[in-house]
Amino acid sequence: MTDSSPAPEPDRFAGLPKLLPQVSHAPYSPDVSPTQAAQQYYDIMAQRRSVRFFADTPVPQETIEWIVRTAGTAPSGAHKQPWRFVCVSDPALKCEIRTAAEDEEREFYGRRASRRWLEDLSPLGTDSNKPFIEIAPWIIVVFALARTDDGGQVYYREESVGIACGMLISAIHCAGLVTLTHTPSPMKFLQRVLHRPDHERAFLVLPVGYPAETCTVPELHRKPLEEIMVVNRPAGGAADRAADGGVGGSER
Ligand code: IYR
Repeated sequence: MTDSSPAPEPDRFAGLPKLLPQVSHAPYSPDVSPTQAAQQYYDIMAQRRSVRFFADTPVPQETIEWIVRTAGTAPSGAHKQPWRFVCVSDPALKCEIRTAAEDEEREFYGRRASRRWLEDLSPLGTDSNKPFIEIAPWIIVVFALARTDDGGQVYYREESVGIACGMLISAIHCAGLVTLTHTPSPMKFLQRVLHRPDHERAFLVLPVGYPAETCTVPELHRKPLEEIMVVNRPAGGAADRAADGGVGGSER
């Protein structure tokens, strides 16, 4: 009799690190219902705007520390926490960052950006001048770690750092401060100016401070819930069938 069963797999789990000790989860329980709590958070976050006009009013380092701590609570691939938040308040350093960022931005607006891109940006009134880099009391430059500090692998780097940036932005807003996601491109110069090691890649620049008294923002509209949320209606549902020629379209 022939044995057709496959050869046993070598044990791929042999010798792997032990499961972490498990501790009991302390749930966060707001003293209102989840719906009320979710709505209250929405009411706060709906007031957030990207701000380009800052006051030079100082913000204590301690405030920035709490904001960065919050960003550091973000989930990350295999809990590798592949981020560094470089916080700059030194005027000379901010000046150096502004000069280098504006050099890149002049290239962008003057040559690199496609006609379509310029068209899409023009209603927002952005250009290569970035005075906010010097005026805002703090600049947080977020770096993504290509490897952990001890040379280990990281996973889902962009997703992890993107989530942390979202939480950072939320923390800045909840602190009563404003920010703007600034993306000078390419950002390589930030590694040089800020003396960051090779495994750190600049990801996002966020000036943080109070809005200028005369601050304005463009009148923008956010997509309504119906446009951003789908519940239990995968593609190919009734609405799509109607658009395709009605129910049972292929037989008619
Ligand atoms: N990085 C440039 C251009 C820019 C690109 C996008 I997409 C924006 O939403 C805004 C600006 C700048 O910061 O001006």
